[in-house]
Amino acid sequence: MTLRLRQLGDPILTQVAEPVTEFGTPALQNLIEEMLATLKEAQGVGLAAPQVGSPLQVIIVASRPNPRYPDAPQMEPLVMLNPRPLALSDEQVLGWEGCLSVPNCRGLVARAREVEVEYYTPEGVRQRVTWQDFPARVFQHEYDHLLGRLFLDRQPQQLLTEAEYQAQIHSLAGGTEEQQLPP
Ligand code: K3U
Ligand code: ZN
Repeated sequence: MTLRLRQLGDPILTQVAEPVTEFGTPALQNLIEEMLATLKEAQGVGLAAPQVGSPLQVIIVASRPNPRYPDAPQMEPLVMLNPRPLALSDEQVLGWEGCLSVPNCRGLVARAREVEVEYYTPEGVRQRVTWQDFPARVFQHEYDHLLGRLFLDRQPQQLLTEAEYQAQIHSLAGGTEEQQLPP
């Protein structure tokens, strides 16, 4: 079953999410399966539980190559519980983001180029991963949802409608590469 995507203005998108305390429960497994189905149907590259109405610290990162990020890695969707950034690079890059909770809008947002993250699997096993570029951006975007923040709160340097983004995609700032910011 897919879940209704909460959109800009829904109070759950401004609330800080709660840690998962019981791993491997049927309710948690059901939430994860429904989030995976919702992400697949929406053809997104990430999803956070508050976007489907759950207050829990659950995110999915599912990078794949796309017109704007042709070199992005192709990943199986990675389900991350109670994720926590351990380190963010000082180096920041500008990149274009969309959000399933902010339809028809794209923003040029500065994010750390690299992140090191600790998280738990659905079975409660602690893991670490380090990402650069697109998956690092998707992670930071999804983690922001757990803090009750949207990319609009990150002072985008430019905002476009989806139609303008598609019309301008080949001439936008940074070309197909992310644009590095001065330190
Ligand atoms: O922007 C989107 C996209 C889809 C496929 C390839 C490239 C971009 C769709 S919006 C999206 O996937 C968000 C998901 C959200 F809103 F639920 F968190 C994730 C995201 C997209 C682009 C940059 C950062 C995060
Ligand atoms: Zn989003």
